[in-house]
Amino acid sequence: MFKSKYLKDLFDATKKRYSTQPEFLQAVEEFFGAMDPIVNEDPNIEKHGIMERLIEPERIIKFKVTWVGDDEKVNVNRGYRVQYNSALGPFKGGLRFHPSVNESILKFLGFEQTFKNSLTGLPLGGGKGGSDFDSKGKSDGEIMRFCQNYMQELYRHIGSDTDVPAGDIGVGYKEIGFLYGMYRKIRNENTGVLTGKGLTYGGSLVRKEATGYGVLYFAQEMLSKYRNESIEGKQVIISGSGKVGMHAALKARELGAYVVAMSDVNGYVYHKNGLDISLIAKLTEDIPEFSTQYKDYHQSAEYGENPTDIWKKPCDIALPCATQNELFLDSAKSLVKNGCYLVCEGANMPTTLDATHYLQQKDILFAPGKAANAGGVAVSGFEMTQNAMHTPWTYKELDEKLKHTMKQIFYKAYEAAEKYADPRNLVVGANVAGFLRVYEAMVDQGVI
Ligand code: NDP
Ligand code: 2IT
Repeated sequence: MFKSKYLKDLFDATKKRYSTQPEFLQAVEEFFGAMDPIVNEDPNIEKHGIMERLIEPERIIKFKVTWVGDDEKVNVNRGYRVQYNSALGPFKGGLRFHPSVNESILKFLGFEQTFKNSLTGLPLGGGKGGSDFDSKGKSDGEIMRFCQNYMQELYRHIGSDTDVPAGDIGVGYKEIGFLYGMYRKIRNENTGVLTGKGLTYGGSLVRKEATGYGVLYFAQEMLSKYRNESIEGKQVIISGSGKVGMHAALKARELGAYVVAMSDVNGYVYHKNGLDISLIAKLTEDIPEFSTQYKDYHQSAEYGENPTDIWKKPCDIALPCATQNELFLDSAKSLVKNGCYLVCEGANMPTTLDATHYLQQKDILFAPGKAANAGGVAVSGFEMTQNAMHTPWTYKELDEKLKHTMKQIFYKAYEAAEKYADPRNLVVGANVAGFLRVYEAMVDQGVI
């Protein structure tokens, strides 16, 4: 599997040690696959135990969250924060509230975040956290009480120079507000410890749009460099209709592309002439679900109840923006058969490893999430800077910074791909470019 014996032995040992953590192992396997070309030519990587040190989080915090429901019943959830790697700066990464959350998922996310944050060029370490709390069907009061109780433990582990959480699946403005309010009350300080805050209390313009817009800016760079084309007139499929998927759709439309299909957990909607994005934005204002209602407004649209069937539809560009492992080998085969030539990951690890390998074999342009979706955390980094300066930047300034960052990330990945694999292999390129900065910082700071 890996040419390097060091990586092979370490991966085998990791597989044994963490046999119950499939998502974490998948992320490590992708990363090690990309490290193969450099590990053999630099014996210091093994000598310094860099890979062993990288795959172990610096700290995992796990705690109980108790909260009272509207029915006065006491509920218990599990809360986590995985502080992965702080070689480059304070731990930084989102909080995910979803019933599927467990240690494996948060470790894979924190691991990937370390290299993603490195690619942004900002002084940010990697982390991730969350809870198996399910906000679906909960009242605002219940969500508030859950967030407050979650923060009553988390506050002792975070800080604006220690660990700066943000949103992810199930965590948006509302949850960040409740979390921030409780942190401020307990600590009696206003140092902007979370990002993705509301604009009235230290949030940054462009943060809510940043991940989705960034995916489109990255896809534009790919189209321009590899095909000398623009995105105008292209047919785009986007899975998910949450914060990332919806803003990807809005930017795609603004750039003149046709978003022909979108999905949520209940299914997908397809229309070959392009979907009514304004309607979907309106329908998903409160919860990211629209697919079952869309046909009430546009009878000629096609609705399918299996969200993964979205990949069976023809398109030029596919943007998986929902969750991990949502684009399988079969889906990749359908995409290729129907003429898709570019896949750019908005979600974290949405494409399974075999599907990724298949797309690469078929010479499909493929961008891994740790590069393509880094716009969100980049603008989070800008939010931290604005908080520290006590001065907000304008929308235009931030959008320009986001564009510039995505372009730089593309070229870092492209140049590393050219050097260590081939120029189209952005999986190798993004992982290597992200890794090299963390590696140097770790060596410079000694064995700690
Ligand atoms: P949201 O909660 O806003 O939206 C997520 C979307 O995906 C919803 O449509 C949701 O449907 C669907 N979804 C969630 N879990 C599953 C599941 N297990 N199976 C099928 N569908 C699912 O999340 P975001 O848009 O913030 O995040 C989407 C992806 O982007 C995630 O992988 C996240 O890690 C990644 N990401 C997010 C960033 C951000 O800034 N928010 C930054 C970089 C990456 P439903 O709610 O009905 O379950
Ligand atoms: O996966 C991610 O990059 C995020 N959820 C955003 C992290 C952040 O700190 O803004």
